[in-house]
Amino acid sequence: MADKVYRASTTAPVNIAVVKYWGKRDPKLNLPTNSSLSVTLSQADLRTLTTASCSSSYPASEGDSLLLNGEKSDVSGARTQACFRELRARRAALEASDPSLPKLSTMPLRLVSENNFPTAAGLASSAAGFAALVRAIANLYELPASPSELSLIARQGSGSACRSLFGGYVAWRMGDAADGSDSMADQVAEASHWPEMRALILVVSAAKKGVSSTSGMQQTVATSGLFQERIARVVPQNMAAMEKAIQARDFASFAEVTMRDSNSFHATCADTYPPIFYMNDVSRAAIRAVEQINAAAGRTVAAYTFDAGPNAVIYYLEQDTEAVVGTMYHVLGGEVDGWKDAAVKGLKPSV
Ligand code: 2P0
Repeated sequence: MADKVYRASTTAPVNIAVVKYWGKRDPKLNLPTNSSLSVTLSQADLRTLTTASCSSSYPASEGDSLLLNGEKSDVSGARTQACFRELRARRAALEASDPSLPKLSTMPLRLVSENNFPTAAGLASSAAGFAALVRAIANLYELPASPSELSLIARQGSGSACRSLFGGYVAWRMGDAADGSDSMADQVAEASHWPEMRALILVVSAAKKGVSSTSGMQQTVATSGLFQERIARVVPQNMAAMEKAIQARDFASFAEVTMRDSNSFHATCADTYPPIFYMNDVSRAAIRAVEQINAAAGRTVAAYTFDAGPNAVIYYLEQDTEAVVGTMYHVLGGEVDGWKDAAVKGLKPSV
């Protein structure tokens, strides 16, 4: 059956960091300057679906290919190539140990990938994208790899992708090995550990971001003095406090660390020379709205966080939906220019 097509599909979810990854100590291997921690969101709302196939009937002259949301996408970049190389090497090792296995590692790969949310809208599409790509090929190759081992490979595609191989609350441990062999993700807690957690995504702008994360973080590492303080002291403290807050299901602490870490990350962006601004006036209005909501409740019921773009993610608990979601609409709905176009969605962490 020389022309047989081998095929496997998988989905991977989006994750939103509450302690942010920002900075590489080794850009080639995608090794970070600090550990990070995220919440994986429900795949019912945001996910990438990827099918990987290979066949000796696929023309070798066409090479490997990726169709992303119906459009041909470049796979020649070093990051994608690193993922293909790592996965093929593992498959080739299996084939070497068992000659009866078909030689999938030598066949061209075809990937077809679809997001159910806008690409490049600051919603971590590269995280879900590389996580799905790596797992789809690992499934196709029938690799006996654990999620942590796959996270090592996905990390080389996009740093934050390593966290999308797990559900629930996920840490990416920076590691200290020069070859990156200990820079991978693990699960801090299952989603079921704290099932009341919700995330509200406020899409301030679905436009592609101005400065890419990859280039922005390199500029920050090279020019910001504040960044040195962040990686040496602020992030290690936030990681420890965040893990404790999650284990104890302590929302007030979870929220404070989330907001402080987002502020710290954006402060290092502002301290980059020339400065990088991801948040805009609507983003800042969302921060004020969260402060108002918490003041009105007399306790912390909402936490904002912003990635490399203006969109806000608001974490809250299910029982506070009315206070948080209702007030976000009320406070921002009529008063803030640009807010009328915002999309609002309540999301659960994935199981
Ligand atoms: C995070 N971000 O922890 C942080 C917060 C953006 C701000 O991970 O260069 O797309 O592909 O490793 O993973 C975005 O960075 O960067 C990111 P690369 P990535 O979610």
